[in-house]
This record gives sequence, C-alpha cells and structure tokens, in this order.
Amino acid sequence: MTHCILIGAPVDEGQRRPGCLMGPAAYRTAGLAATLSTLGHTVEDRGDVTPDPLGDHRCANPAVHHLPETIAWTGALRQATQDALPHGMPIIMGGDHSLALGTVAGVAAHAAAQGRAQFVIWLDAHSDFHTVATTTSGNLHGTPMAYANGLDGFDPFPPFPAPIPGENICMFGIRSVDPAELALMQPTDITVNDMRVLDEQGIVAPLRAFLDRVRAADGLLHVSLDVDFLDPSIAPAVGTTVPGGATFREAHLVMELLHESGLVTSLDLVELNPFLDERGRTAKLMVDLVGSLMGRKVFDRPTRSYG
Ligand code: 5AB
Ligand code: MN
Ligand code: MN
Ligand code: MN
Repeated sequence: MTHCILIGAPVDEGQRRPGCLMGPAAYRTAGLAATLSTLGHTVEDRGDVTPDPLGDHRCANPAVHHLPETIAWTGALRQATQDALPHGMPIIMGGDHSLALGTVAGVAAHAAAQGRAQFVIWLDAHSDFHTVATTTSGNLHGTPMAYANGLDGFDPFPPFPAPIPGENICMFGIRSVDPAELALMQPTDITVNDMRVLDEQGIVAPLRAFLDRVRAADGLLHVSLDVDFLDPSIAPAVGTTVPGGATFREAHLVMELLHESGLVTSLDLVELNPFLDERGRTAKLMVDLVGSLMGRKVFDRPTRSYG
C-alpha cells in the first residue's frame, strides 16, 4: 500500500499549444484518485500548485518564451515535490513537460538530503536535452533532462540542486532528437533506448537491466511519462505527436514491470492536452497506465525476477 499524493501542475507556458493547463482537471475527471484507492492505496489530492511570484528574468536566446513564468513554476514545483516525498509518492498531474524542471529538482534535492542516489526513467518521444541557450523552438518543455543532468546554459534558472549523473538516467521511446541535443547527449553516460532498441530487443530486457542498477544502488526512482511516448494512434491528446511510438501493450508492460520492481518513488504525468483529446480516451489511457504502475493486473502470478 502506498500513500499517493496528487499534485496538480497546470503548466502551459513551456510550449505553444494552449490546453495542457487542463491536464490536472482531466486526470481528476478520468478518475485517477478512485483508480488508486480501488487498488488499496491511500490518496491525498493537494490541489493545484500556484507558481512563485514572477521575477524579471531574461536570457540571451531570443527564441525562448515565458522564461519568468517557467522559473516561477520551477521554484514552486520543486518545493511541492520535495515537501511531498517524506509523506508518500508524489504523482504530478501536468501540465507540459517544463514542469519537470521543478519536479526533478525536488526529487534530487530530497535524495541528496537522504544520502540516496536519484535515478530517472524518461518515457518520451523526445530526449528533452536542450538548454535555454540551444533551444531553437524556444519551448522550454524540451529542456528538463539537460537541467537535471547539470548542464551549463540554464541561466537565469537556479542551479540544479544535486545534478543527476548520466548513468542514473534511462530514456525509452526516443524517436525525435534535435542536432544540438544529440551533440550535448553524446558525451554523457545516459542510456538512450530509442525505438530502434525497443524494436530489436523489446522493452523488457533494457528496462530490467536499468532497474537492477537502481536496486543495487538502493536508489530512489523518478518516472517521467510524456504522453508522446505512446503512439499517436492510441494517445492523440498531445501537441507534439511523433509516429512510431510505444504500443498499448508495450506501455502497460513497462508499468507492470515498474510495479513489480517496487522501486518507483515519484511520477510525472506530462503533456496531456485535453483540448486535443477524443472523448477523453488519452486521459483514460494515462489513468489506466498509472493503474498498472500501481499494481493492477489481470492475473496474480508469482513475479519472475523481482519480489
Ligand atoms: B516534449 C523539440 N525538440 O525542442 C523542441 O514534448 C521538441 O516535452 C521538444 O518531449 C518536445 O522544440 C518536448 C523539437
Ligand atoms: Mn517530454
Ligand atoms: Mn515528448
Ligand atoms: Mn510534447
């Protein structure tokens, strides 16, 4: 049984298609709390986070938009996530992926205070490895992984509290990486399981290999689930669709293995744009995936490698 702490993060400023701000309401409407309590968990909904007051922040890259707003969200979400962690498992209901600038900073600060290693699983079509200096779209939802890895180029953001080493970061579903992101990622030890890897090896072996490392290090594990990890045919409610994503079963299997591991300590649900949805199907799928992550299964069977 887990104490699940729902945190609404109606962040819309990290990209240009209005609608992600409706994400928290869509997750509540789709029954996220009831799904969790049916599985035997306790649920506390802390409501929606209010961003910090706006500062007068500027940067040298003219493409970047909504910089003060994003810094204001980053501060408030870092605090909300860090405050929740000693009490249970924060589930951040986004909001676009720029919210992870704050949530991952919060989990990293918490892990450092505990003397534990922080690990991250990034489920996304994109690597989100731009810096404020390199982004050409100016959309800051494309930057949180580089921030978490401690890269330069994030002025005037506060320094990332305890940068997460590349070997503690594992990406799945990647199929769209910009040249500047690739150049920044190449020298790192980040494990990039792009769709080619999943096609050739399946999702089970690479995921188990990473989970074994988390367990060996007694680490904390943050999962960041971007809707565009999923194939657009099953998850249309996202502004940045990329063909060739994870299937329904691949996505559930990831969640089931994560549940079996017992290692996940925090979760972001990001990039859902309910304005682009079809009768709530993407919101419902995301809630069902959380159900699998939190223990829903068709049959009870002895777990194979973990347990
Ligand atoms: B998402 C792109 N690399 O920088 C950019 O959806 C896309 O949070 C970023 O993964 C996508 O604008 C950000 C082209
Ligand atoms: Mn993303
Ligand atoms: Mn993405
Ligand atoms: Mn997106």
